[in-house]
Amino acid sequence: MLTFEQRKAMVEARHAMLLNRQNTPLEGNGVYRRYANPVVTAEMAPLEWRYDFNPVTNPYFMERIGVNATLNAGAIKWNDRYVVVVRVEGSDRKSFFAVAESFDGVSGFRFWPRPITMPEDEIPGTNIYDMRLTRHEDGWIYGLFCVERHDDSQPGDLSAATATCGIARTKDLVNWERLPDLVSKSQQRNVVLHPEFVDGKYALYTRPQDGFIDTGSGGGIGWALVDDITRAEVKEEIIINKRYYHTIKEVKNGEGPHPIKTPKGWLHLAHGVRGCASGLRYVLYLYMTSLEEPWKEIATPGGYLMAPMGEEYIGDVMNVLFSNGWIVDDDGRVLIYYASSDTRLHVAESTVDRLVDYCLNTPADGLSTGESVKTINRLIDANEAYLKENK
Ligand code: BGC
Ligand code: BMA
Repeated sequence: MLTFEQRKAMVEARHAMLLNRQNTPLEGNGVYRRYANPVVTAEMAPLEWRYDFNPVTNPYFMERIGVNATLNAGAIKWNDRYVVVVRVEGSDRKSFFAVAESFDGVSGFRFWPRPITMPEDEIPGTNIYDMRLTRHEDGWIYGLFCVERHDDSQPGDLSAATATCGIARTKDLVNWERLPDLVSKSQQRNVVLHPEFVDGKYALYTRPQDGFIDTGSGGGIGWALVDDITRAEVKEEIIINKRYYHTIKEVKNGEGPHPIKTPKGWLHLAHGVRGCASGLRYVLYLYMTSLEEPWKEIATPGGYLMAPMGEEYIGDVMNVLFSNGWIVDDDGRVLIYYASSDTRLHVAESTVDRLVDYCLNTPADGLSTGESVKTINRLIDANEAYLKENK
């Protein structure tokens, strides 16, 4: 067996190798490209968070605190760095937020020295996860996230839980001011703050649900205006992006990060969920809404933008891609941070122009096989006509 010094040297070398690994793009379908390696994995968590470095108290240099996964990260450009606020999940199943940053956005992510200490709301949460970051025009950076607590109205059921939207704001991503949790008639997960005021109010993308898992009969991505973010309450809510039978979002859907403002409309990234024999399948999709009326859809490309591939299928919660963070560069490059199977964080790269072109020119879902075949035939007809003319 290795000595303390030997193990320490081995663990440190492997950690440094992972942190310094360069990433290379993989050309895909032309809409976006994946990168060869995940950008943040559990093994990249700082060793000081996991190991006791004192040979007296840890003579075998064993890991004391396990990190299970690094997933669903909020993202923001911060002092010219690409910054992700990662959902880090310990081996005890509790997740917390931690900031990691990179120079190029695709490799070399390093965690800041400590995880975020998030102040509690009046009723402390049991678990928090999936932060959406919004640099709002009011000058604050907001983090909206899911707060989970046991549902004490069902004392006999240890799995009974409630999902609520937690709200916090910061100027430096280190010190957070916690505001009261969102008040809403229903449970809420996947709540996102729109970056601009709308009619002088804060605007939220919501996801009302009947129960902790079930979105119930209604559901879909909602929209609500809030007068005061320091006492946020959903009074009226409309559904702006619905679910349909036999689509990628039959069971549920939810807004990803806040939408990107483009000359042609707000560009939205969301996740859609359907059920199958192996459980729930989570994929990512795009849609666009009007610049003037962000609650009105103007483009709904059919099908998914991204679905799990290869090793992305494998992990704690199989068959899941989830994204709650993306970053746009001044030149229009878009980095989509997405997690696979609730286990690791990846990046995919595209541009605003490409994603908008995708939204405006991908046929909408016709909601039946007959319509899908017609759509394909229209493309074949157009190609035949084009090739005939351009022989
Ligand atoms: C998990 C989430 C999950 C949710 C609904 C929570 O307990 O932490 O990752 O999305 O349950 O399944
Ligand atoms: C959810 C999300 C995510 C998670 C997904 C799959 O409902 O809120 O946290 O990635 O389930 O487990």
